[in-house]
Amino acid sequence: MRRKLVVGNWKMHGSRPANAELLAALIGGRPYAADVAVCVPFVFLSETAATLAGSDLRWGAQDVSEHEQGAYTGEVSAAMLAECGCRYAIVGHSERRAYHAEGDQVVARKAQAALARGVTPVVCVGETLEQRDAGETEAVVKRQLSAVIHQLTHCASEIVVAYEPVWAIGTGRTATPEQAQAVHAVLRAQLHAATGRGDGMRILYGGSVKADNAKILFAQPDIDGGLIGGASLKAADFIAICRAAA
Ligand code: G2H
Repeated sequence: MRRKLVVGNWKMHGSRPANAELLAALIGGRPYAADVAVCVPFVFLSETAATLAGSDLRWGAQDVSEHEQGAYTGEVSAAMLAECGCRYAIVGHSERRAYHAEGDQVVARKAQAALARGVTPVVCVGETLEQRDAGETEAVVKRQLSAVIHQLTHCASEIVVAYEPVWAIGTGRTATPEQAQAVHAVLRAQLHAATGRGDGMRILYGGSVKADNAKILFAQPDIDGGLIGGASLKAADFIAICRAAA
């Protein structure tokens, strides 16, 4: 039985007062039946860690450098994330792939760098609308996941996967539960073939998850929770989504 996981992806939102209010509400909303985490901008990691320490809530980053250390201006290493107590680092989000030209191999190296420091990568995969319309969804997500799996032969079973169809991100347009489930089943089979432990690995759905569609999405047999963007910024909405993951 896989325990569900709900991860808030704040993206480039937040401020010290707003974060304090949001995190206090999340703490006040416990207990949750699912594991709950927030992935916050780098500059807020230390404060988030201090606020959530001692609770069962987890935190993480939205990206990580593929490099161990060195002259990489603006980058943040996995060791630094580990030092801030990060449980997770999102890698390969479609916004990183699209706006920062991150390809499958870079994403794979980032996942590897995170794992090497004990930070669980949340590996995002997903097709564009053009790819879906061309019937390429399965091939695209399998290619994206395959790159990561092959980089991580020894500890591939320690990753979390997030299926985020690009056409559903921040658009208000959500994949139907059936569409999402079909892709999750493909990804699980791929994980199982590669690691032998696919049944125990968590695959999250992301893309315009809201309080009113979370329950039906999370009820699908291969959907183990969600990666939540916009709706993770409002305490009442995010708490409702966390409660929908039972
Ligand atoms: C997809 C998701 C979180 P939103 O990017 O990663 O964002 O829920 O706003 O579509």
